[in-house]
Amino acid sequence: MYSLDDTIAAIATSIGQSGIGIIKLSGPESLPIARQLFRSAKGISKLQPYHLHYGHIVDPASNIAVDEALVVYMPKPHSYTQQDIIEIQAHGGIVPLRRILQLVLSLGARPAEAGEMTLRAFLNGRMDLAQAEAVLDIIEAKTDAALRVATEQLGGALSGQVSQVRRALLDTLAFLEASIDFVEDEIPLQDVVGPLTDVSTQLEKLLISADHGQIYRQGIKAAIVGRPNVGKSSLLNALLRGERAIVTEIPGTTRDTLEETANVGGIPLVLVDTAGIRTDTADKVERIGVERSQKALQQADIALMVIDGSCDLERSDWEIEGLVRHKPGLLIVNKTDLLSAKNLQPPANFYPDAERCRISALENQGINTLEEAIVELVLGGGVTPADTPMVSNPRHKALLQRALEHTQSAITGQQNELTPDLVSIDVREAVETLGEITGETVTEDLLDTIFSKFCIGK
Ligand SMILES: Nc1nc2c(ncn2[C@@H]2O[C@H](COP(=O)(O)OP(=O)(O)OP(=O)(O)O)[C@@H](O)[C@H]2O)c(=O)[nH]1
Ligand SMILES: [Mg+2]
Repeated sequence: MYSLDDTIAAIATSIGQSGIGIIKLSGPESLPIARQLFRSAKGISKLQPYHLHYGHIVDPASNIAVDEALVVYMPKPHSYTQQDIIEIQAHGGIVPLRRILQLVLSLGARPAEAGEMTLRAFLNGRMDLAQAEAVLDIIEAKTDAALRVATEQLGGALSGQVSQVRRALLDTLAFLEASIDFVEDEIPLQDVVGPLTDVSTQLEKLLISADHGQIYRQGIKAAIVGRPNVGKSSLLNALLRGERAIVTEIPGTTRDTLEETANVGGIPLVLVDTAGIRTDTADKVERIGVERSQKALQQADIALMVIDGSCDLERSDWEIEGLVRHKPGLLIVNKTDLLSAKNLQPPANFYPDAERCRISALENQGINTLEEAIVELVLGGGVTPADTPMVSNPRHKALLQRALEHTQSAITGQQNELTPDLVSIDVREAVETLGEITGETVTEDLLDTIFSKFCIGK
């Protein structure tokens, strides 16, 4: 069992040099510890709740000031963890923050585990599990769209829907269990298939949103491939709107894969620039680079195959085409600014399933259209139902899928006139599975797995 009775403390801001850094305490000893360390500039002896107090953190053993600080006291239950919280805002240097934390620990607090503040918020009922997970998603959001999905989830949009569906299932379960114990005319008859079908529709809607939600949260990996000198690194730079990769007129400039995340229509697009692939190279370094390119291609979700529009297709282009042929992706004809490029139309059997885009990475032409094509390829033109919160967490998706299977199995069972005790098994499974999303039914192991992904101090 988790202990909630002791006082935990951690540096809540990232370690490095910054204007301020925050040390956070949560638990019953927070206030007594702060009292021993804080000396108010105004000589105020009591830390008033929700007031910012200015003064110094003082080592009680030597009475020497360690740093100037602002201190705020947030008494339970109106705090993040629903426990007494003290936040010390000191200067954001590694030494002052470590020193203050040391003092706090020497006065009886214990170092917080990763995610332990949020775990306490969950265990004390301030938020459910899906909301707690949203906190991590907010911290890790890579684009505005991902942030929006996470903020909605923190606000309880997903939890609300899941709880509603779960209540409907509980209602049906209560009826089924009653019909096991009583003969038919003793309890009012209730429709089972109708409500279960509604539940199944709701779950399906949530699952449709999950594919998109996951893309916004985790992003998509795209390998930029092509023979040397076609403009792969130039394309990477154009999509990042910056000079990230080295570009030269020398074929074989990029020797190792390079990974950067671009924001393409709200989707975090992890771009992997690769060494130009030519199989006949004798250069040892380049050969290793080529092997890495092939590996990057295998690991990518989509391929962005670049060809040089200013000359004819070469043997290497066809060789690379053989590698990408069965991968979803786009065929990008680059260097369309050059006069000779105007007419290059790769034959229809060259990367046949890929949409074609004509661009000039050098002059930034066609980049917006290319981005639209990427979004279209990745989201498949599908639309998430507007009234449905987006499911972005693979854990939630798997649980929704399982709940749906049990619900559908219960419907079939009922239609085939199975006895209520048999039908109720599936309904109960569905109820418990949904409870794992919001945390009503959850094991300690699972909580450990989820919260260990958090940073210390959150
Ligand atoms: N005219 C023109 N030149 C371009 C364009 N894109 C890239 N180039 C030029 O083509 C040369 C090669 O560009 P890179 O982006 O380094 O090509 P790469 O495919 O990354 O090459 P490797 O890393 O060697 O495989 C450079 O001189 C670029 O300036 C374009 O759209 N138009
Ligand atoms: Mg390059």
